[in-house]
Amino acid sequence: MVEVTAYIGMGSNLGNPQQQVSLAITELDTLEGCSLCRASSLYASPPMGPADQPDYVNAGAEINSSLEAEALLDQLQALEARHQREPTRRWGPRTLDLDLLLYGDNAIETSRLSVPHPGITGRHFVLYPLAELNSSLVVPGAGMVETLLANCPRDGLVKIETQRQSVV
Ligand code: A4P
Ligand code: MG
Repeated sequence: MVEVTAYIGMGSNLGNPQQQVSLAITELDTLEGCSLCRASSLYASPPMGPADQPDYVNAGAEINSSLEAEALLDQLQALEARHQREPTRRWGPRTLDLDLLLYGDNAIETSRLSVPHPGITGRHFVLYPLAELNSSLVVPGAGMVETLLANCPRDGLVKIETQRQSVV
């Protein structure tokens, strides 16, 4: 079975966000057809979008997966649901948000999925964790993560916890 290396962006700002994200990192390793390679540190930042919501905790993870991209999205959405994620407004608060940032070097555009995730390039809370995982990564159509990072101010992004997840 062919395995693809994929990168997942995680975010939470409800229900003990630090715990939600830490737990989600370990749960990625239990998803069908997925194994966790490594996880970034945890970062805190003020909300992008509506300001009337708590600060976010974000992290990134590298996984190997034998699933097709949409099947992987299904698994990620099922995990969000297990974290009692409830529907909210666009960019509204949530217990757990899992974005499929990169799926190998594929560019995918379907009704359910845009990969690379369109938010990668300008979001410090996505790029800093991603660079920690692999700074020489290339975002198809946008360039190297290292270069994108150089053009992305750190603003209010703060590292709050260094992960000890080792490379498998
Ligand atoms: N979808 C399409 N492509 C993807 C992909 N690559 N990965 C579709 C995951 N989902 C993808 O998702 C809406 C739909 O996008 C899904 O059903 C899936 O089919 P959603 O998570 O409900 O997104 P949303 O909130 O409506 O909008 P958006 O732009 O996806 O928001 P994000 O990126 O999820 O951001 N501030 C800070 N500091 N940190 C954060 O993490 N997050 C958000 C939400 C707002 N502000 C934030 C943060
Ligand atoms: Mg999302």
